[in-house]
Amino acid sequence: MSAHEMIDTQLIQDENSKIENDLLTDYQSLGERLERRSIDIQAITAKVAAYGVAAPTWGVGTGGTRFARFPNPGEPRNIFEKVDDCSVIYQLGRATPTLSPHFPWDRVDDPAELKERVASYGMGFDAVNSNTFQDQPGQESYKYGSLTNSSASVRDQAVAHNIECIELGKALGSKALTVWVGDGTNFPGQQDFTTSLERYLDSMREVYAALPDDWQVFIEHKLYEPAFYSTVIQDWGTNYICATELGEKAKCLVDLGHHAPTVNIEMIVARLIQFNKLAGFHFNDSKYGDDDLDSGSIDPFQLFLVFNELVSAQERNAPGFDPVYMLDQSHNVTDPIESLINSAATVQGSYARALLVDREQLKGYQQSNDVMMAHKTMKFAYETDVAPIIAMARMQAGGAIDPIAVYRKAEYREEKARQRPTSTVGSSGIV
Ligand code: RM4
Ligand code: MN
Ligand code: MN
Repeated sequence: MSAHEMIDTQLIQDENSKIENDLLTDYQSLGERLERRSIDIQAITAKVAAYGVAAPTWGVGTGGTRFARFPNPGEPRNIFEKVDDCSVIYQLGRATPTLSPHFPWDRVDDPAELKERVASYGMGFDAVNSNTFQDQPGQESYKYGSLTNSSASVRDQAVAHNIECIELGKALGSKALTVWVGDGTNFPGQQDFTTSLERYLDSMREVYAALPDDWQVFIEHKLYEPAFYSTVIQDWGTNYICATELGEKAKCLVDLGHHAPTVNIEMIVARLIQFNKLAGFHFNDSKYGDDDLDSGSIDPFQLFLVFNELVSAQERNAPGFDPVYMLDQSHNVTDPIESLINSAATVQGSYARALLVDREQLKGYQQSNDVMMAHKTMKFAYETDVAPIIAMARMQAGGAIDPIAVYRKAEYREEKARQRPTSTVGSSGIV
């Protein structure tokens, strides 16, 4: 086994060979079904193979709630171990070629060494994330906010941290900074809404000014939590206003879990695309709030509808359309490696289904107000079992047909449990 492959490639091949014929049969039969609708399964497979979603470095540690955290054995203890785990997700699943790091959780003395390690796995970096929702030793406190704090020196500290993240990101080969702030209030009257947003914009103008020419800044809105009465960047409207105020390099990032339960997220996505302000996504799923559950585990239809907007934008060459795709999940009761492999495949599957929508036909039904047939056009795509396409793309890229089965068989977790004695240190648990 080479140092650049955490899982024995022979094991992957051996396991694949046991089920390859089944996959070929399923793929062929799906291909025939799609052919009847003039859809070329190989073209869809090629698009799926070219699609990647970034893994969150903070997602490979076990998550927790504000009540407790139940750590898994063999948890990664530093960014290099997180990268090792992410490489397994990529090696078996072939859907996550990039990583999205979080600072200061992933801060390293030598970013070049980290970049090299990630490159040795054939991976790279996506957007870097700043963290001003937590205090670091020796810093002024963010208890009452960061970029919007009433104290100018706290705001300066938060700005400086974001600029440091850009510097780290530059060294890692990233091209974007994602800023999420939990700033807000728990009590009516605690802060003035207008003043807080003014402070936010002033702080963000400084961060924006530090962006290299080919960089972007992604603003992430979130309805509530940790603030329970008001949040400064609470929804896509405020996000859009801020991104517009800041300039072209600022765009709006949609975290699927950051909306009220009944909100029509795919419409938000459509609006942001229409006005060239969609940065990209943090994929996850939720039932109540920012639950950070596995993508597509609660509302897979919603995920499909989001991808329907994305594919529509792609196919009509919407101006400036170039979103980034990242997972942002917290795994409290599953093995994070399994959850991330499965979630990335689910995201790919939603993309594949959206590619099956016959857009010409749909347009015709919309024009003639044939509501039932328009709906059925969507449902045909959504209800098609695209699993053989995803598995084929994975196998052709050297991954496992059944990645979770191979992961278990490789006993990676057991091996790491021996190599990485349980530690209570590590900050990823709070997510
Ligand atoms: C927030 C938000 C951010 C993520 C943190 C850990 O709720 O989703 O994207 O960086 O959690
Ligand atoms: Mn997020
Ligand atoms: Mn979140």
